[in-house]
Amino acid sequence: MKKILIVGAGGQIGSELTVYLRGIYGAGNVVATDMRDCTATLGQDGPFEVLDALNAEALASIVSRYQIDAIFNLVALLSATGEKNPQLAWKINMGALNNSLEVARQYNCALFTPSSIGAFGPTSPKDKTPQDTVMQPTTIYGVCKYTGEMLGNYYHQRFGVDTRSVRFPGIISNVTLPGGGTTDYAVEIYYEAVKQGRFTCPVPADVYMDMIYMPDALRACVELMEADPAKLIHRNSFNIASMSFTPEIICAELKKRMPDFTMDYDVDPVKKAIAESWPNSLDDTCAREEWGWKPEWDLSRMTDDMLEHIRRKMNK
Ligand code: AKB
Repeated sequence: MKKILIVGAGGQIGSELTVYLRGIYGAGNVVATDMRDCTATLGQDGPFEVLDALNAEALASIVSRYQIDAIFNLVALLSATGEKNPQLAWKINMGALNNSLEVARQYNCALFTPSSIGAFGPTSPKDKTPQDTVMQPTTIYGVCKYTGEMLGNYYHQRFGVDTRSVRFPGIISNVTLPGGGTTDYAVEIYYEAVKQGRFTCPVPADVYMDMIYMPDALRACVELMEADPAKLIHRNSFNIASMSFTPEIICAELKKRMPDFTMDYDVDPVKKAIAESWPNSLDDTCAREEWGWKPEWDLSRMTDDMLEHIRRKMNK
């Protein structure tokens, strides 16, 4: 049985990936870690350790103690937060990745680190952005993600570390809120729709961005990590796509189910600039061909599911 370590398990992806991986590999085989003490949640049915991912020795000690085979490094300051403090974003995002790569090399672990649509920039082709193309990100988050992709490939070629990654679109989920991302509006809109029937959107009405529903995102992590390495031409990092929409389109989808729902705009200039610098939609042909990626959720099904879960959570 595989022994897995999740670094940054308290965040939006980690809180659900922990449960998902424990369901597949066994609760005792998935060690969740976070800077904050999440024993009450992530420590309920499996091991949890407080870990600062910037502390390389502490990370190595957990990997050695639990005899870890695969690390999922999810630590990151997201795009909008990163612009408030670029030095801190570089320190945290690259520090956690660097430590994960080194520990993976020393202890012969596989390593998954998400990249993002944010690794692309305004000079990348906008529509159906290809797997291999111009990448000149203009945010510190994107610079970290693109550098991380290069480092992942370097550790694979130079040291044989089994590094793998996907470029995540904005992830929409109903368990843990994202924080500090440009795509966060696409989660917040559902909560506000249920809570008060209206939403003020910080992203312009007509800007397309790629999005993915959490169940597809979780499945992508496992399917890529379980893929036959002989079939992988790419590694760091695969475009994956599922749905692409604008604020106007998601608003219309909500109005179909809640005719009284209203949305206005208070555009955040930082989020606007970031959103406009990213692709409208990605071409995920390589992921489909090399490891069989196929999304299962579209905007309509996801909207039904999000509303059902959030209404239940809020007793509405
Ligand atoms: C962000 O908006 O910063 C993230 C991402 C697309 O990587 N959700």
